[in-house]
Amino acid sequence: MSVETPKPKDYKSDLKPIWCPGCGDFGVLASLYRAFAELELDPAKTVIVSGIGCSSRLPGFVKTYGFHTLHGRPLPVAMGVKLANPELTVIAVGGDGDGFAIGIGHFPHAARRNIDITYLVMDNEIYGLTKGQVSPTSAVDHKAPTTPWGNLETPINTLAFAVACSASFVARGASFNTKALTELIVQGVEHPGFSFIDALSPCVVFHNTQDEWKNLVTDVAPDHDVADRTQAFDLALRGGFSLGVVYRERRPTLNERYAQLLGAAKTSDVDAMLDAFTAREGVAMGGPAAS
Ligand SMILES: Cc1ncc(C[n+]2csc(CCOP(=O)(O)OP(=O)(O)O)c2C)c(N)n1
Ligand code: SF4
Repeated sequence: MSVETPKPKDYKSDLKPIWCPGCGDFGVLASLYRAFAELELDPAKTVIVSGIGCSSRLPGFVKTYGFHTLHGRPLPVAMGVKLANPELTVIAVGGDGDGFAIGIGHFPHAARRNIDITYLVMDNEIYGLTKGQVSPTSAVDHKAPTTPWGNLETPINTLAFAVACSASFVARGASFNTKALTELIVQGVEHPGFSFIDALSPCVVFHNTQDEWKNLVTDVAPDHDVADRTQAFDLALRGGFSLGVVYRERRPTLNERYAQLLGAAKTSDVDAMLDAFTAREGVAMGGPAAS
């Protein structure tokens, strides 16, 4: 990359996306290039980690480090990368199936730990790569190869789930509104802590919601208080497709807490602590006293 101010095209890799023409993921990728340029990210210090799915191919199309992991596993890998090297900007990406079916167990822990990574989900409300089966975000009654009579299961409200799990930045964007999505990605990356962005990203082949969603989206109301968790829940539970930041909270990241702990440990007297412990418990070092 040149030393001049980077341009979105500077982040394009030599690999051309193989997504179907019109796939929403193109809009998400374009927004990501623009956000990276706006943030002037150094590709050598940026890592994109994905799971498995059409959307999870994304790291290959960006000229940064990339890690195409296992289905549902971008979050633990991204957390590990960030903890091992806090200097890196780490972005996890994937689909709604990857993140909220097989991978959902990782979300609450990533959120409550508040590790400084950004998680961008390309939400098309189906499994695209495996040809359109329902996912945990598919609407009730949605007809798909696995649900020919309609989906019987209630979808996960991803925004409410994220707020409930203590994610410190929660937002929704859309692939067909790249200007706003770019800004959300910039804000998510700049936010110190776990940022979750649910990006509506229609699959034009197996569940083409492009026109429907374009008509449904609205902006988060200007008087919405992003620091108020109850308001964030209200907004998320109201459903619909409000685009913008739903919740934002500054609290220490796990890296910051570790740094604090290490600082305290440096001046702590471990021998004195052990003496105090053994005196209190009345046990000899090396194991409990035999009864
Ligand atoms: C352990 C495992 N189970 C199932 C699969 C099959 N599989 C691959 S991608 C995928 C779902 C993809 O859907 P999503 O994450 O929403 O991404 P999209 O393709 O829609 O972008 C599934 C079930 C797999 N690769 N690995
Ligand atoms: S199958 Fe759907 S999600 Fe996958 S590349 Fe094609 S349009 Fe995109």
